[in-house]
Amino acid sequence: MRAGARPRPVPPPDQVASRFSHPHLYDNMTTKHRIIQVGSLAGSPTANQNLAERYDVVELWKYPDRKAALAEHGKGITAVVTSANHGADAELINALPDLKAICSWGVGYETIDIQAAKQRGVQVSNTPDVLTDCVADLAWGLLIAGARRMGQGERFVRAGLWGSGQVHGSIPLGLRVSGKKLGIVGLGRIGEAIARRGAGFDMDIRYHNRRKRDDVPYGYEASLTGLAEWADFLVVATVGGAGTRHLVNRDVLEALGPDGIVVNIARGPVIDEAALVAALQAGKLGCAALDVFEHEPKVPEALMISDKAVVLPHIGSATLETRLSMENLVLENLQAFFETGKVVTPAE
Ligand code: 8YV
Repeated sequence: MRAGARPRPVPPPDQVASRFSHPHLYDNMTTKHRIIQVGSLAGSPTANQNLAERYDVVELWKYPDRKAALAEHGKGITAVVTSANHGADAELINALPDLKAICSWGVGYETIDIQAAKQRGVQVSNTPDVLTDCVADLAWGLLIAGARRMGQGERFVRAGLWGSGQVHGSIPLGLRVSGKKLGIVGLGRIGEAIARRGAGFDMDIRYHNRRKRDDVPYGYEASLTGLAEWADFLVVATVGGAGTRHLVNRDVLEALGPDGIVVNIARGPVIDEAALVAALQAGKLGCAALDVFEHEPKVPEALMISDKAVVLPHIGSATLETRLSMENLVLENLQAFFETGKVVTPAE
Protein backbone atom coordinates (compact mmCIF):
# COMPACT_ATOMS: atom_id res chain seq x y z
CA MET A 1 0.00 0.00 0.00
CA ARG A 2 1.29 3.49 -0.74
CA ALA A 3 2.31 5.73 2.15
CA GLY A 4 -0.75 7.11 3.87
CA ALA A 5 -3.14 5.04 1.76
CA ARG A 6 -5.99 3.46 3.67
CA PRO A 7 -7.01 -0.18 3.34
CA ARG A 8 -9.52 -0.75 0.57
CA PRO A 9 -13.04 -1.09 1.94
CA VAL A 10 -14.35 -4.60 1.79
CA PRO A 11 -18.08 -5.30 1.64
CA PRO A 12 -19.73 -7.46 4.25
CA PRO A 13 -20.15 -11.09 3.18
CA ASP A 14 -23.79 -10.74 2.17
CA GLN A 15 -22.86 -8.07 -0.37
CA VAL A 16 -19.98 -9.82 -2.03
CA ALA A 17 -21.98 -11.82 -4.53
CA SER A 18 -24.07 -8.87 -5.67
CA ARG A 19 -21.03 -6.77 -6.59
CA PHE A 20 -19.95 -8.99 -9.41
CA SER A 21 -22.57 -11.59 -10.08
CA HIS A 22 -24.98 -11.73 -12.94
CA PRO A 23 -28.47 -11.86 -11.45
CA HIS A 24 -29.10 -15.48 -12.27
CA LEU A 25 -25.61 -16.87 -12.00
CA TYR A 26 -26.32 -18.98 -8.94
CA ASP A 27 -29.96 -19.80 -9.61
CA ASN A 28 -29.13 -23.01 -11.31
CA MET A 29 -26.81 -25.46 -9.57
CA THR A 30 -25.45 -26.62 -12.92
CA THR A 31 -23.97 -23.16 -13.63
CA LYS A 32 -21.64 -23.35 -10.62
CA HIS A 33 -17.99 -23.15 -11.61
CA ARG A 34 -15.85 -26.03 -10.42
CA ILE A 35 -12.78 -25.02 -8.39
CA ILE A 36 -10.11 -26.81 -6.41
CA GLN A 37 -9.61 -25.77 -2.78
CA VAL A 38 -6.20 -26.88 -1.59
CA GLY A 39 -6.86 -26.77 2.16
CA SER A 40 -9.52 -25.89 4.68
CA LEU A 41 -9.92 -22.18 5.48
CA ALA A 42 -11.25 -22.92 8.93
CA GLY A 43 -9.41 -19.88 10.31
CA SER A 44 -12.10 -17.77 8.65
CA PRO A 45 -15.59 -18.02 10.13
CA THR A 46 -17.54 -18.81 6.97
CA ALA A 47 -15.03 -19.23 4.14
CA ASN A 48 -15.45 -22.96 3.59
CA GLN A 49 -19.22 -22.63 3.66
CA ASN A 50 -19.33 -19.60 1.34
CA LEU A 51 -17.05 -21.25 -1.17
CA ALA A 52 -19.14 -24.41 -1.12
CA GLU A 53 -22.34 -22.39 -1.64
CA ARG A 54 -20.97 -20.46 -4.59
CA TYR A 55 -18.82 -23.08 -6.29
CA ASP A 56 -18.59 -26.75 -7.02
CA VAL A 57 -15.59 -27.30 -4.75
CA VAL A 58 -13.12 -30.15 -5.00
CA GLU A 59 -11.80 -30.29 -1.42
CA LEU A 60 -8.30 -31.47 -2.18
CA TRP A 61 -7.19 -31.92 1.43
CA LYS A 62 -9.81 -34.59 1.96
CA TYR A 63 -8.31 -36.91 -0.67
CA PRO A 64 -5.70 -39.32 0.66
CA ASP A 65 -3.90 -39.37 -2.70
CA ARG A 66 -3.50 -35.79 -3.91
CA LYS A 67 -1.88 -36.74 -7.21
CA ALA A 68 -4.71 -39.11 -8.06
CA ALA A 69 -7.32 -36.50 -7.07
CA LEU A 70 -5.69 -33.92 -9.33
CA ALA A 71 -5.58 -36.41 -12.19
CA GLU A 72 -9.24 -37.28 -11.65
CA HIS A 73 -10.63 -33.75 -11.16
CA GLY A 74 -7.99 -31.46 -12.69
CA LYS A 75 -9.22 -31.24 -16.25
CA GLY A 76 -11.26 -28.08 -16.87
CA ILE A 77 -10.31 -26.50 -13.52
CA THR A 78 -9.45 -22.85 -14.14
CA ALA A 79 -9.25 -21.58 -10.55
CA VAL A 80 -7.66 -22.79 -7.31
CA VAL A 81 -8.25 -21.43 -3.82
CA THR A 82 -5.45 -21.74 -1.30
CA SER A 83 -3.82 -19.87 1.59
CA ALA A 84 -0.37 -18.75 2.66
CA ASN A 85 -0.32 -21.86 4.80
CA HIS A 86 -1.46 -24.40 2.19
CA GLY A 87 0.41 -22.88 -0.77
CA ALA A 88 0.46 -24.04 -4.39
CA ASP A 89 3.60 -25.73 -5.63
CA ALA A 90 4.76 -26.32 -9.20
CA GLU A 91 3.49 -29.90 -9.09
CA LEU A 92 -0.05 -28.72 -8.34
CA ILE A 93 0.10 -25.90 -10.89
CA ASN A 94 1.41 -28.17 -13.62
CA ALA A 95 -1.11 -30.91 -12.85
CA LEU A 96 -3.90 -28.50 -13.86
CA PRO A 97 -3.71 -27.96 -17.64
CA ASP A 98 -6.52 -25.37 -17.76
CA LEU A 99 -5.51 -23.38 -14.67
CA LYS A 100 -5.71 -19.57 -15.02
CA ALA A 101 -6.01 -18.22 -11.46
CA ILE A 102 -4.84 -18.99 -7.93
CA CYS A 103 -6.73 -17.03 -5.27
CA SER A 104 -4.98 -17.12 -1.93
CA TRP A 105 -6.28 -16.28 1.53
CA GLY A 106 -3.54 -14.30 3.28
CA VAL A 107 -1.08 -11.61 2.29
CA GLY A 108 2.11 -13.71 2.23
CA TYR A 109 2.50 -15.95 -0.79
CA GLU A 110 5.99 -17.40 -0.48
CA THR A 111 4.43 -20.88 -0.49
CA ILE A 112 3.00 -20.32 -3.96
CA ASP A 113 5.40 -21.05 -6.78
CA ILE A 114 5.13 -17.68 -8.53
CA GLN A 115 7.66 -18.64 -11.21
CA ALA A 116 5.70 -21.76 -12.15
CA ALA A 117 2.50 -19.69 -12.21
CA LYS A 118 4.09 -16.99 -14.38
CA GLN A 119 5.45 -19.55 -16.81
CA ARG A 120 1.97 -20.94 -17.23
CA GLY A 121 0.33 -17.48 -17.39
CA VAL A 122 -1.59 -18.18 -14.18
CA GLN A 123 -2.71 -15.11 -12.19
CA VAL A 124 -2.13 -15.17 -8.45
CA SER A 125 -4.14 -13.04 -6.02
CA ASN A 126 -3.58 -12.52 -2.29
CA THR A 127 -5.43 -10.51 0.38
CA PRO A 128 -3.37 -7.37 1.06
CA ASP A 129 -4.40 -4.30 3.08
CA VAL A 130 -7.36 -5.87 4.87
CA LEU A 131 -5.14 -7.46 7.53
CA THR A 132 -2.56 -4.68 7.86
CA ASP A 133 -4.05 -3.01 10.93
CA CYS A 134 -4.63 -6.17 12.94
CA VAL A 135 -1.15 -7.53 12.27
CA ALA A 136 0.37 -4.16 13.21
CA ASP A 137 -1.74 -4.10 16.39
CA LEU A 138 -0.48 -7.54 17.35
CA ALA A 139 3.14 -6.48 16.82
CA TRP A 140 2.58 -3.76 19.40
CA GLY A 141 0.85 -6.20 21.70
CA LEU A 142 3.86 -8.48 21.52
CA LEU A 143 6.32 -5.67 22.03
CA ILE A 144 4.53 -4.38 25.11
CA ALA A 145 4.00 -7.92 26.43
CA GLY A 146 7.75 -8.57 26.12
CA ALA A 147 8.94 -5.27 27.58
CA ARG A 148 6.44 -5.25 30.44
CA ARG A 149 6.68 -8.98 31.17
CA MET A 150 2.96 -9.44 30.73
CA GLY A 151 3.09 -13.17 30.02
CA GLN A 152 5.30 -13.72 33.02
CA GLY A 153 3.01 -11.57 35.19
CA GLU A 154 -0.01 -13.52 34.07
CA ARG A 155 1.64 -16.86 34.76
CA PHE A 156 2.62 -15.52 38.19
CA VAL A 157 -0.94 -14.57 39.10
CA ARG A 158 -2.44 -17.78 37.72
CA ALA A 159 0.07 -19.82 39.71
CA GLY A 160 -1.23 -18.18 42.91
CA LEU A 161 2.14 -16.58 43.64
CA TRP A 162 0.93 -13.00 44.07
CA GLY A 163 1.27 -12.13 47.74
CA SER A 164 2.16 -15.71 48.59
CA GLY A 165 5.40 -14.72 50.28
CA GLN A 166 7.24 -17.48 48.45
CA VAL A 167 10.79 -17.01 47.21
CA HIS A 168 9.41 -16.46 43.71
CA GLY A 169 6.82 -14.05 45.04
CA SER A 170 7.81 -11.24 42.68
CA ILE A 171 8.69 -10.75 39.05
CA PRO A 172 11.62 -8.70 37.74
CA LEU A 173 11.02 -5.14 36.60
CA GLY A 174 10.19 -4.65 32.95
CA LEU A 175 11.43 -2.05 30.47
CA ARG A 176 9.83 1.25 29.58
CA VAL A 177 8.26 1.23 26.11
CA SER A 178 7.40 4.88 25.40
CA GLY A 179 10.11 7.13 24.03
CA LYS A 180 12.41 4.31 22.93
CA LYS A 181 14.12 3.65 19.60
CA LEU A 182 12.16 1.39 17.26
CA GLY A 183 13.79 -0.39 14.32
CA ILE A 184 11.57 -1.92 11.65
CA VAL A 185 12.80 -4.64 9.32
CA GLY A 186 10.77 -4.29 6.11
CA LEU A 187 8.80 -1.09 5.64
CA GLY A 188 5.97 -2.40 3.50
CA ARG A 189 2.27 -2.07 4.25
CA ILE A 190 2.48 -3.73 7.67
CA GLY A 191 5.85 -2.24 8.62
CA GLU A 192 4.51 1.20 7.89
CA ALA A 193 1.39 0.61 9.99
CA ILE A 194 3.64 -0.48 12.86
CA ALA A 195 5.72 2.68 12.41
CA ARG A 196 2.63 4.91 12.40
CA ARG A 197 1.61 3.45 15.76
CA GLY A 198 5.10 4.18 17.10
CA ALA A 199 4.40 7.90 16.87
CA GLY A 200 1.76 7.42 19.57
CA PHE A 201 4.49 6.03 21.83
CA ASP A 202 6.79 9.01 21.14
CA MET A 203 9.35 6.76 19.53
CA ASP A 204 12.27 7.54 17.31
CA ILE A 205 11.80 5.25 14.31
CA ARG A 206 14.18 3.92 11.71
CA TYR A 207 13.90 1.09 9.20
CA HIS A 208 15.86 -1.29 7.04
CA ASN A 209 14.53 -2.20 3.61
CA ARG A 210 15.80 -3.47 0.30
CA ARG A 211 15.43 0.12 -0.92
CA LYS A 212 15.31 3.46 0.84
CA ARG A 213 11.89 5.07 0.60
CA ASP A 214 11.51 8.76 -0.12
CA ASP A 215 7.86 8.93 0.89
CA VAL A 216 8.20 8.24 4.63
CA PRO A 217 9.41 10.37 7.57
CA TYR A 218 11.55 7.59 9.11
CA GLY A 219 15.33 7.23 9.01
CA TYR A 220 16.81 4.58 6.73
CA GLU A 221 19.57 2.20 7.82
CA ALA A 222 21.27 0.47 4.90
CA SER A 223 22.78 -2.06 7.32
CA LEU A 224 20.47 -4.30 9.33
CA THR A 225 23.15 -4.84 11.97
CA GLY A 226 23.52 -1.06 12.16
CA LEU A 227 19.77 -0.72 12.71
CA ALA A 228 19.88 -3.36 15.46
CA GLU A 229 22.80 -1.63 17.16
CA TRP A 230 20.87 1.65 17.20
CA ALA A 231 17.47 0.24 18.20
CA ASP A 232 16.04 -0.72 21.58
CA PHE A 233 13.35 -2.80 19.87
CA LEU A 234 13.48 -4.50 16.49
CA VAL A 235 10.23 -5.51 14.79
CA VAL A 236 10.38 -7.91 11.85
CA ALA A 237 7.73 -7.15 9.22
CA THR A 238 9.37 -8.22 5.99
CA VAL A 239 8.14 -10.75 3.43
CA GLY A 240 9.11 -14.40 3.84
CA GLY A 241 10.70 -16.78 1.35
CA ALA A 242 14.21 -17.69 0.25
CA GLY A 243 15.29 -14.04 -0.13
CA THR A 244 14.83 -13.21 3.56
CA ARG A 245 15.66 -16.56 5.20
CA HIS A 246 17.82 -15.96 8.31
CA LEU A 247 18.10 -12.26 7.51
CA VAL A 248 18.01 -11.70 11.27
CA ASN A 249 21.07 -13.73 12.23
CA ARG A 250 23.36 -14.00 15.24
CA ASP A 251 25.17 -10.73 14.46
CA VAL A 252 21.90 -8.81 14.23
CA LEU A 253 20.53 -10.32 17.45
CA GLU A 254 23.71 -9.66 19.38
CA ALA A 255 23.81 -6.11 18.03
CA LEU A 256 20.35 -5.60 19.51
CA GLY A 257 21.90 -6.51 22.81
CA PRO A 258 21.13 -7.84 26.31
CA ASP A 259 18.25 -5.40 26.85
CA GLY A 260 17.01 -5.54 23.27
CA ILE A 261 13.68 -7.02 22.26
CA VAL A 262 13.00 -8.63 18.90
CA VAL A 263 9.40 -8.99 17.70
CA ASN A 264 8.40 -11.16 14.73
CA ILE A 265 4.97 -10.99 13.09
CA ALA A 266 6.30 -11.79 9.61
CA ARG A 267 7.57 -15.29 8.92
CA GLY A 268 9.50 -17.58 11.28
CA PRO A 269 12.41 -18.35 8.96
CA VAL A 270 13.33 -14.65 8.66
CA ILE A 271 14.99 -15.10 12.08
CA ASP A 272 17.64 -17.78 12.57
CA GLU A 273 15.79 -19.53 15.39
CA ALA A 274 18.79 -21.51 16.66
CA ALA A 275 20.79 -18.27 16.88
CA LEU A 276 17.85 -16.62 18.65
CA VAL A 277 17.67 -19.35 21.29
CA ALA A 278 21.45 -19.24 21.78
CA ALA A 279 21.44 -15.44 22.16
CA LEU A 280 18.64 -15.54 24.75
CA GLN A 281 20.32 -18.33 26.70
CA ALA A 282 23.67 -16.53 26.71
CA GLY A 283 22.07 -13.28 27.91
CA LYS A 284 23.10 -11.54 24.67
CA LEU A 285 19.49 -10.71 23.77
CA GLY A 286 16.86 -9.46 26.20
CA CYS A 287 13.62 -10.89 24.89
CA ALA A 288 11.91 -12.42 21.85
CA ALA A 289 8.22 -11.81 21.28
CA LEU A 290 7.04 -14.05 18.48
CA ASP A 291 3.87 -14.82 16.56
CA VAL A 292 5.67 -16.95 13.96
CA PHE A 293 8.25 -19.73 14.11
CA GLU A 294 10.69 -21.43 11.80
CA HIS A 295 8.93 -24.83 11.87
CA GLU A 296 5.30 -24.08 12.76
CA PRO A 297 3.54 -25.41 14.71
CA LYS A 298 6.73 -26.50 16.48
CA VAL A 299 8.07 -24.05 19.05
CA PRO A 300 11.55 -24.79 20.44
CA GLU A 301 11.39 -26.15 23.99
CA ALA A 302 13.91 -23.51 25.09
CA LEU A 303 11.40 -20.80 24.14
CA MET A 304 8.46 -22.63 25.70
CA ILE A 305 10.10 -22.58 29.12
CA SER A 306 11.78 -19.18 28.93
CA ASP A 307 10.47 -16.06 30.63
CA LYS A 308 12.45 -14.12 28.04
CA ALA A 309 10.08 -15.27 25.31
CA VAL A 310 6.50 -14.40 24.45
CA VAL A 311 5.01 -17.02 22.14
CA LEU A 312 1.79 -16.82 20.13
CA PRO A 313 0.36 -19.32 17.60
CA HIS A 314 0.49 -17.23 14.37
CA ILE A 315 -2.59 -15.11 15.11
CA GLY A 316 -1.57 -11.81 13.50
CA SER A 317 -4.66 -11.62 11.29
CA ALA A 318 -6.93 -13.63 13.59
CA THR A 319 -9.71 -11.20 14.40
CA LEU A 320 -13.29 -11.70 13.38
CA GLU A 321 -13.36 -8.54 11.27
CA THR A 322 -10.08 -9.17 9.48
CA ARG A 323 -10.72 -12.83 8.77
CA LEU A 324 -14.12 -11.94 7.28
CA SER A 325 -12.47 -9.28 5.13
CA MET A 326 -9.84 -11.76 3.94
CA GLU A 327 -12.56 -14.23 3.09
CA ASN A 328 -14.50 -11.57 1.19
CA LEU A 329 -11.47 -10.60 -0.80
CA VAL A 330 -10.88 -14.20 -1.85
CA LEU A 331 -14.52 -14.39 -2.97
CA GLU A 332 -14.18 -11.08 -4.81
CA ASN A 333 -11.07 -12.24 -6.60
CA LEU A 334 -12.68 -15.51 -7.64
CA GLN A 335 -15.84 -13.88 -8.83
CA ALA A 336 -14.02 -11.15 -10.73
CA PHE A 337 -11.87 -13.79 -12.37
CA PHE A 338 -14.87 -15.81 -13.54
CA GLU A 339 -16.71 -12.73 -14.77
CA THR A 340 -13.95 -10.54 -16.18
CA GLY A 341 -11.01 -12.88 -16.56
CA LYS A 342 -8.96 -10.80 -14.09
CA VAL A 343 -8.42 -11.04 -10.33
CA VAL A 344 -8.77 -7.77 -8.39
CA THR A 345 -5.75 -7.94 -6.09
CA PRO A 346 -2.91 -9.57 -8.04
CA ALA A 347 0.02 -10.57 -5.83
CA GLU A 348 2.65 -9.17 -8.24
C1 8YV B 1 -2.70 -16.18 7.96
C2 8YV B 1 -0.70 -14.79 7.24
O1 8YV B 1 -2.82 -16.66 9.26
O2 8YV B 1 -1.71 -13.39 5.64
C3 8YV B 1 -0.73 -14.05 5.95
O3 8YV B 1 0.26 -14.11 5.19
O4 8YV B 1 0.30 -15.25 7.65
C4 8YV B 1 -1.92 -14.91 8.07
O5 8YV B 1 -2.80 -13.87 7.85
C5 8YV B 1 -2.08 -17.21 7.10
O6 8YV B 1 -2.29 -16.82 5.79
C6 8YV B 1 -2.68 -18.58 7.30
O7 8YV B 1 -2.49 -19.34 6.16
